[in-house]
Amino acid sequence: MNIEILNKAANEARGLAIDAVHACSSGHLGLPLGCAEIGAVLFGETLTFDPAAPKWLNRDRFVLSAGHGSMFIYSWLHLSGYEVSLQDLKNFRKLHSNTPGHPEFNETPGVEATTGPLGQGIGNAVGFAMSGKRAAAVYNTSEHEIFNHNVVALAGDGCLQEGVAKEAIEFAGHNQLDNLTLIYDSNDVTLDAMADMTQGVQSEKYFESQGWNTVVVDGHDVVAVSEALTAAKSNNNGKPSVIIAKTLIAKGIPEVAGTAKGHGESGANFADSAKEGLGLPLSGFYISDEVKAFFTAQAESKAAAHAEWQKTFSAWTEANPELAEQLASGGTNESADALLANIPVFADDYADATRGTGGVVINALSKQVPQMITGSADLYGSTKNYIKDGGDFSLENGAGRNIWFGIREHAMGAICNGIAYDGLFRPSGATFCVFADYLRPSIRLAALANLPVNYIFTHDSVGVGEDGPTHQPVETVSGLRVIPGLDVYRPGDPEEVAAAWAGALERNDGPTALVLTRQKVGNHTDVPASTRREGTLKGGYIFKKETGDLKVILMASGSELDHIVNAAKELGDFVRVVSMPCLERFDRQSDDYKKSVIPCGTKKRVAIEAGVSGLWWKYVGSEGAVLGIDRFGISAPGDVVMKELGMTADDVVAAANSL
Ligand SMILES: Cc1ncc(C[n+]2csc(CCOP(=O)(O)OP(=O)(O)O)c2C)c(N)n1
Repeated sequence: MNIEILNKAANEARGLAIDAVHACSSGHLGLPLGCAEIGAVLFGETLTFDPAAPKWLNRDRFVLSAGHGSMFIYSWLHLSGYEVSLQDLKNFRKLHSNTPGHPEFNETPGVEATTGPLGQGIGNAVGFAMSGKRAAAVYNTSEHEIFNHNVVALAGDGCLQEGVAKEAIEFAGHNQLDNLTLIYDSNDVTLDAMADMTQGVQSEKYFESQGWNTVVVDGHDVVAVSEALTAAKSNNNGKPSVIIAKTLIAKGIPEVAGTAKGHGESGANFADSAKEGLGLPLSGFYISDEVKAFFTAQAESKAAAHAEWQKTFSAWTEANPELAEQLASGGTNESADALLANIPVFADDYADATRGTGGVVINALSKQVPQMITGSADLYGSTKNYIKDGGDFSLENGAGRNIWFGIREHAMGAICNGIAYDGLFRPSGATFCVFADYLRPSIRLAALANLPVNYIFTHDSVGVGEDGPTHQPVETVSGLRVIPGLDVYRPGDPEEVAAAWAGALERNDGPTALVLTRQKVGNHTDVPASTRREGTLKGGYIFKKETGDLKVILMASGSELDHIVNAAKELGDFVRVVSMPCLERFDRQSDDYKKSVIPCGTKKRVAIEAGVSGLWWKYVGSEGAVLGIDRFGISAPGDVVMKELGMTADDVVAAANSL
């Protein structure tokens, strides 16, 4: 271990952060300065990676959960030889740079996850760790070990104060993810104040009680940090590890170090004196030849380690061609049509709630797509997404396909994101629709980072019934629909459920929510299954065409499809029935297609959905009518509530006649 050069690199990384923050007059200096020695040990010694191959399968995954300290990761990626240039550091936080304010997945080579909303990264790291465990269990053979990497996250007080982190920490301990190390940048400072203003946790005891290995180190002592990291990486005692690193925030800028002022950009006002104090030239963005040479040599040895692994990988590929194909696909190479080809059409007498149908479909699809894994927040019995022959994920059964998240919806969302960032498996998570809000911040990040995560949200609408308004989502589905990049399906018939799942799995560049009912819905066998499937994949379609001159269009999603079908029968041959299971997918169709389904000339349009009405107006227009529920629900049997709130075929008939 070259202590001198690591300390020198740490100081130069400090200089890079000071210069970058100074150049754009914004950003956070506290963490990059306070964790400089930790960065030197991670990137200069401990982490396994190859800067020339940022997606190397067996690299260690590093997640900067405290994303506000983004200059930390950019500096270290630059120093270690990733495609992050000195000019990129100079462009920190500028338009179209690959060094955005907070780390963004897909923007910067070496950035594994989009972070910034505190706590999420800890959940992501737990997802990466699960993915790593599962990859080892599924793909390693007795002859060839191709996965044995570790996951390291760096988080501060802010991340750890967040509830999502607590859920994820508990989950990681319980699931014995000993390939996970969390470095806690314990600097006793948050944004507004010293940390003791808002926290008094005894961290060691806390982590111990959650089944973690704990160690406290001086975060500025490269030897101590290195020893702790090496011990954590090599441990396989069924416990994740936390390294509580005591650090001085903004170390290197005496005017603000150790105080809340050190957290943000204000230290940059003292850029020159700080650099002088650190023994750095004032010219800016300085890296010494010795540090450059150290990292160049290191990149070579890391590349050699990668090349060595590649030999094992090639031998493994040759010996296991099917597994190799599966691994390469990450479960993302099937079209919806190919997926649907293996799901038999539902029998004429089939009748179930769409949640039950969802269970049938996930079991059929999981046979075709071995990378599919699914979890539930203690509601498998209700959400019905258990993969029957998939086994349960655990330390002993890393290949298990069912994840018991416990009542931890938010961590479920963040962990699914971590699994999806890793790209080896296709995760989904389930809970009641009304609790989607509990994981909404993670859904938003999945959409922002284009992650193919699927959500199974059952018990949609006031149709839930007796559990009452606390459990009856009215605004939830529309609330999900307004998240850019999230597809929300509310299928109304078994074939629509099958197609919705196929559409979700086909999608590789964003998340999908499947919103499913508790109550039975019709199986509309008089409409060809192919129409229902293909139509669902278009998001909205003509479910039943008028047989006379078109005068009225009825539209609905989910369980209200039955109502417009019945209403159309009563109204007459001039009525068109349009099913709209996925508004986002419909919106992406061509204008010609959309007009063919909802012709501009037909102004008499009625939409019905058991939820808030707002989003439907763009489909019905100002001369139409929307039957929605713009209030909270009622505790009573589902059909009674539906009737009471105007969600029946008769209400549709009345609305159509009133136009
Ligand atoms: C969910 C969330 N809430 C609030 C913020 C705003 N914020 C950014 S950093 C920070 C303080 C974090 O404190 P700490 O983790 O101790 O970071 P340090 O001061 O050590 O850099 C806050 C409140 C955020 N990014 N995410």
